[in-house]
Amino acid sequence: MKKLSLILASMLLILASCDKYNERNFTDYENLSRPKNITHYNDTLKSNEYLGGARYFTDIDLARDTMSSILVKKYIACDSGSTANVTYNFMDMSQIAGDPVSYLFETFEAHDAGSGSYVEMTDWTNKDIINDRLWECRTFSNNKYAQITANGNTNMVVSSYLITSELDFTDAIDPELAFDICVGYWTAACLKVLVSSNFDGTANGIESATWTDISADCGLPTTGNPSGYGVLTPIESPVSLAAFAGKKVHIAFVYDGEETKNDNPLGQNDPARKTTTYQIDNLSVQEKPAGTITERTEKYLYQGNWRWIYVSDVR
Ligand SMILES: [Ca+2]
Repeated sequence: MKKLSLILASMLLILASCDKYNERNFTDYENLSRPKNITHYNDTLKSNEYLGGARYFTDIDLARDTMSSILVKKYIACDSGSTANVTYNFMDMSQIAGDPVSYLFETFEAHDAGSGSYVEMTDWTNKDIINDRLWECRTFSNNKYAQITANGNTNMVVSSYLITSELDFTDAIDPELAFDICVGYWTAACLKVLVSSNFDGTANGIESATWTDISADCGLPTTGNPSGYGVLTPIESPVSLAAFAGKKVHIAFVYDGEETKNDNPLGQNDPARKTTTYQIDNLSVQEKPAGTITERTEKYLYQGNWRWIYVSDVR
């Protein structure tokens, strides 16, 4: 019995010495030997977690090519050795066929054009909620378009809405808005592009509707020719309206302008004027034909140094 106790005590002493040896000779021994946060995540990517506005991966845009960047942002506190089973949307591109779905395409060519030819189209709304400055249909170089300006001979404040007919996105996945735009006699940025899913289609309903401002996505002009017109040019890239999929929406082009010319006793243009002329044309809301979207799950491993690697498919 005494002998056994002696053996056990010796073993403990040896173990304790080892620890002391390690602590003396490897300064980070404590940290290396004790992983702090090895976690296993099970997760489904949310629509705003895909990169670059995407909402699914494909055979061309593989999940594993960008997943590391996504997971590094999602899981900031885990240590190397952590794993994640990530479920994401996958679109089978081989299923894509047919023509684009068109929700709206307006060229204004069927409209009367000229000064005082206000845009009047079935189920569209054209209303200045402060004054009476409305969007007109104008023509230049054999092409018609919608135009608005607050330029004039009297002081006034303008907030003029040109609102499309209702667009039914009930079955939509990723409808896209595109249009051509031109500015003239630039004084200030005056245009906003808004979307509502609860506007009732009446002039009186404009102010009680909820509007989402998508102007930043449209890349609207931030400057322009102060003494003449530009050229009608397509916006840089179509704007995804996927956030409104499943809803019925209206799109509004809202001109907020202010003419303060007569405030100046010298008759000169007041620098506070917001009178830029805006022209818009070829207003289109379309959706590319969709493939079948299914869910896929893959396992990823965190290697440290902000790098997750693909391990395997999860069935
Ligand atoms: Ca046109």
